[in-house]
Amino acid sequence: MITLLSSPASPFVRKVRVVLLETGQDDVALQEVTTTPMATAPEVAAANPVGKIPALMRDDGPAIYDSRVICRYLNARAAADLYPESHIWETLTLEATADGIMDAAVISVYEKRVRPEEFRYQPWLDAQWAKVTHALDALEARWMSHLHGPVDMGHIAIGCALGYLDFRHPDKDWRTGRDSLTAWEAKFADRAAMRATLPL
Ligand SMILES: N[C@@H](CCC(=O)N[C@@H](CS)C(=O)NCC(=O)O)C(=O)O
Repeated sequence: MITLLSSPASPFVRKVRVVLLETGQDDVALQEVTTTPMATAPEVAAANPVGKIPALMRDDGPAIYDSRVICRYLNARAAADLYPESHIWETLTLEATADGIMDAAVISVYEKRVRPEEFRYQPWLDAQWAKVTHALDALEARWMSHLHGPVDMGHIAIGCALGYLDFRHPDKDWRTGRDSLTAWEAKFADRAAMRATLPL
């Protein structure tokens, strides 16, 4: 039995759930947890010493994390082709770009929800958002031809990162001035696996 520690709001968990659906693996159980940097759920701490989700618990080996490791593991388990050798470094760099967007966007939510108000620092939040905008600009300027190729792990990660911006930062209007990325996202978001994993 394989169990994924998950939350319906997490973009990192969504990457894993999309991989499960895209590769037809329906034998992985989802266990929902509530965890924050200040209150780590015990089952998360037991599976991942740095206390983050997703973590994947397996009967035949230790739990694995983080989302990049889990997605690659599940791709191998299904003998799927989400990491094509012909452009493996581009695929992994695109996934890293998406994860960087998610990291900055998730941290910004924690800053507002988890940190006490007297410790919040707007310039730091602005600096996190600058990371997001630089990454989005790079996607628009340099990554569109890759994004228009066959679906790989980089595409899935970018789709989840953009979905998270819509979910948690709708006021930021990431689409303005990024027409190519906007059109790509609209099409990608219509995939069955993306529609089935909309953040809640
Ligand atoms: N690099 C990790 C990041 C995972 C992550 O930040 N997950 C968030 C939920 S979206 C979390 O568990 N946060 C709790 C914490 O930071 O302690 C991955 O790719 O899985």
